[in-house]
Amino acid sequence: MTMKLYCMGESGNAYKAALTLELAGADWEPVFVDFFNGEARKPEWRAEVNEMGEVPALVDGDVKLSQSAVIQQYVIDQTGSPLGGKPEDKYEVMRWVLWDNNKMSSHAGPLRFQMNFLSEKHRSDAVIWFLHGRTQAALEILELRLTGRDWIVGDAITVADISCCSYLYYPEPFGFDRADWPHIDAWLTRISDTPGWKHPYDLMPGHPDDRA
Ligand SMILES: N[C@@H](CCC(=O)N[C@@H](CS)C(=O)NCC(=O)O)C(=O)O
Repeated sequence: MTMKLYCMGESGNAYKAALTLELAGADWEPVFVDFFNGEARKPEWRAEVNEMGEVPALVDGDVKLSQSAVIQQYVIDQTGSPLGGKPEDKYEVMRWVLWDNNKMSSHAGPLRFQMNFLSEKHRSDAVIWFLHGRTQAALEILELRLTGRDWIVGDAITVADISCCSYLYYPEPFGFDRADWPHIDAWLTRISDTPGWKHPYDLMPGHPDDRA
């Protein structure tokens, strides 16, 4: 049965799930969520898809999941993909996925949202300042981790890489310039050179220009 990923192109969190599905060779299809018109806030959507009101969500028959890290693990378990890393690296992969969810995406995502997608009247310089500082601190940790290594864990791409890179291919400005981070830059090229890789706007429906 074809797995359905509820997602939209602008979502780095959804990209983690979508790229994992794609690179794992899963049978899946995207289902567009009209997030910016409030679809994920509607009671019907929450009841049918995800009570947390968040994107991404995966529906596979009777199985309904959210949280990108859980979806990634589910995809690995269903497909046997090596994206989970070697068995001895399991906890290290989990450690970096959780770090991304808590320290990297959780700041880079809202920062990009504030700077690009939120209406000007709702933007806050103080919030942007705070999120920018937290994002830069996370980027420093990532740059250090990637110094002298090709992948975040082990010797091949894993869901740790997919999670941590999820906001870093987007063109909208949020204080990240690849040229400032040579090890992150080389790693992003390594990931995008992986057979089957696609840019978030090519993998999932929905693009900021469609809403202009
Ligand atoms: N930890 C979650 C974060 C998901 C998330 O925050 N998604 C955003 C879209 S990129 C969202 O749905 N935000 C709605 C909200 O926070 O109410 C995951 O990794 O799936």
